[in-house]
Formats: sequence, structure tokens, C-alpha cells
Amino acid sequence: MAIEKTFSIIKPNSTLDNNIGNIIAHFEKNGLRIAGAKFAKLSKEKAEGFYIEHKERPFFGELVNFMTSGPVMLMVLEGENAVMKNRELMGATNPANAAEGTIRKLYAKSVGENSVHGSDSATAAEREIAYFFERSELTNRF
Ligand code: YYY
Ligand code: MG
Repeated sequence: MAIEKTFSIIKPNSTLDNNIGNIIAHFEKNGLRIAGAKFAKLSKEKAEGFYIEHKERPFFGELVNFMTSGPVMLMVLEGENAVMKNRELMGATNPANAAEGTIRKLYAKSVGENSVHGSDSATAAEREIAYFFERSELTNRF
């Protein structure tokens, strides 16, 4: 399996709870490294565009409100099988269903305030990285 990149967000509940370092440590201890990072507060338009695939879902308004409620850490992670590795480390969307030791089990508050975003496919990763980062903002080790 080749080295690949994925996109990650540390969501407002975890930046506010001072868990940025704990979550990054979790990635670093498990074979993912940061290839790009920005600390930001998302505008409503930027958050809506990011989650456009969920536009018709009943939770869309709440999701956008939450994602704009405080700062977020936007990151490109890279490593072997990074997309699926990140999804494993995150755990299930609803922390009540997340496996022991996963980021969502450890730090999430609820299905809405669930600590992290992670791309769900290589195609999504490509779109999401390009949505927030210029190529020149990413390291190019591989
Ligand atoms: O990829 P992942 O974040 O695990 O879940 P998605 O199904 O893509 O949903 C995106 C986002 O929407 C989720 O992280 C929280 C929120 N959400 C929600 O608030 N309530 C739901 N029933 C489902 C998702
Ligand atoms: Mg998703």
C-alpha cells in the first residue's frame, strides 16, 4: 500500500476542550504524520460548502452552526493507507458506538459534537484537501 494523504478536522468541541495535542498525538503514535495544518474559524459559507453532500439532511443546519461555533484545526495527514487508517482511529460517527480507545470514544460529546472529521475515500480526500489547502502549503516528502 502506497503512502497517501487524507484530510482531517479537529472540531470545535475538541479545540475548546484543549484536546488538540492529544488528538494529534494519537495520529502520530499510529503512523500518520502532518503534511499541512491551519488553525481557523470557518465562515458559514465555507462550512456549508464543505458539507454540501449533507445539504438535505435534517441535521445540516445544526452541523454548520456547530462547525462555525469555535476554532477548528484543519490538517492534511499522510501515511500508509491514511484514509482508512484515519477512519479507524476516529471510531464510529456516534461516540456511543465508537470502539474503545478511538478518538471519538475518548473525546466526543455526542453524534453532533464528535471531535473529528476524516475523509471517507481517496476521492473525498482529494476534494477536501483542495477545498482548504494550496499545494504549496503541503509538504512533499513522497
Ligand atoms: O463521516 P462522519 O463524520 O463519521 O459522518 P457523516 O455521516 O459523514 O456525517 C457528517 C457529520 O454530520 C458527523 O460527523 C456529525 C453530523 N451528524 C449528525 O449531527 N447527526 C447525524 N445523525 C449524522 C451526522
Ligand atoms: Mg463523512
